[in-house]
Amino acid sequence: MLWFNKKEKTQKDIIEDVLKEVEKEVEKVETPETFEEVQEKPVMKKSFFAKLKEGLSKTRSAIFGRIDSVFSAFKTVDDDLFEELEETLIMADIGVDTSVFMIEELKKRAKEKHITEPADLKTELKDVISEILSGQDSVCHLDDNPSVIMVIGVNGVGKTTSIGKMASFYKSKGRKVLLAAADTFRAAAIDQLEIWAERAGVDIIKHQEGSDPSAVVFDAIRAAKARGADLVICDTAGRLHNKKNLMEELSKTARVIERETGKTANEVLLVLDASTGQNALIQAREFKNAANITGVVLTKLDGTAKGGVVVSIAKEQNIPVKFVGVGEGIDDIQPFSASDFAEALFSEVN
Ligand SMILES: Nc1nc2c(ncn2[C@@H]2O[C@H](COP(=O)(O)OP(=O)(O)O)[C@@H](O)[C@H]2O)c(=O)[nH]1
Ligand SMILES: [Mg+2]
Repeated sequence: MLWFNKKEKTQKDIIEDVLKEVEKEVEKVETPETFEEVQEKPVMKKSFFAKLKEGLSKTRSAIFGRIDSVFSAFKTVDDDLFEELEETLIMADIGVDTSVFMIEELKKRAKEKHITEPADLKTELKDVISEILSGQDSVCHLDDNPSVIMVIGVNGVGKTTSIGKMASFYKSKGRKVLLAAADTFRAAAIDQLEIWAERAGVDIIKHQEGSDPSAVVFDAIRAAKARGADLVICDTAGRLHNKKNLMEELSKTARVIERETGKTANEVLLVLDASTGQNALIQAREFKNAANITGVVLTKLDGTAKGGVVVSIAKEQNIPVKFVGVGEGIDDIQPFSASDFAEALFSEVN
C-alpha cells in the first residue's frame, strides 16, 4: 500500500500548499502596505517623457546607431567622414536639404573650434539638432473669444485621435472645450469623434453625415459662445492639398470662423504621421502652399524609426511642431518641447 500512502501524502501536500498560497494572498490583501501598493499602481503611470523616450528608441537607433558606426570608423575628422555622415543623416529621414545644412554647419564648427576628434564632432551634431528644434515657436496661441483650432491633414494620420487627446489636455488645463464634428464625409467619423468627446468629457456639435462642414463650425462657435466654452477644436475630412473642392471647403470654413469670432483660427494644425517619414515632409510642403498652417501635430512617434523627419519639418518647412503623439491613449499627447525631444533623442548616447 505504499503507492496509496504516497499518493495520499502528495494530495495532502498539495492541499497544504494551496492553503499556504491562499493564506499568503489573504495576507497580501490585508497587509496595509500591500494594499497601498495596489492602490498606488494606477497612479504610477509612465510619465510622458518616459513614453517619448521609449517611443523614440527606434528613431534614436536609426540616427545614432549608424552615426556611431561612422564616427568609430574614422580616426580623424576629414572630408570622407563628412561625406559618410551626410549619407547617414539622409538615410535617417532627416531629409537632403537639412542634412546638407547640418554638414555645412558641422564643417564650419569643426574649423572654428579646431575639432579633429570624431567624438567631439558628435557633440556638435547634437547641438546642431537641438538648435534646429528649438528655433521654433511651439506654443499654441489661444485666447478666450472663443479660440478656434482647425485640425487638417490626409486620411489616417491621426486627426480625430489627436483632437480627442488635445480636448482632454486642454480640459486638464482648465479650458472649457467643445468639439466640432466637421468631418461630415462619413458617419463613422462623426461617431469616432463622439466617442472621444465622451472620453475627454467635453461637448460636441455634430450634424448629419454629408452636411456642410462650415455649418457645423458655425453652430459650434455659436454653441461655444452660448455655453461659455473657450476653445473649439474642429475635426475635418481627410483631404489632399490638390483636391480643389476640399481646399475650397476649408476656405469657406475659415471665412465662417473669421465672421463669427472676428479673427482667423487661432491655430491651423496640420497632422502628420511620423511613421511616413519623408512623405510627411512632402505633405507639410504641399499643405503649407495651400493653407495657412500655423503648426504641426506629429503623431505615431511611438514605434517608428522615422522620427528624424521632425528635424526636416522644422528646418526645411519652418513649420513649428506644436504637439507630439506617442500612442493611442488619451494621455499620449504633449505640447512639443524641443529640449525634451532632444533629450529623449540623445538619451543613452554618449
Ligand atoms: N501608435 C499610434 N497610433 C496613433 C497615434 N495617433 C493616432 N493613431 C492611430 O491612427 C489611426 C488613425 O487615426 P485617426 O484619428 O482616425 O486618423 P484621421 O483619419 O486623421 O482622423 C487610428 O488607429 C489611431 O488609433 C499615435 O500617436 N500613435
Ligand atoms: Mg478622422
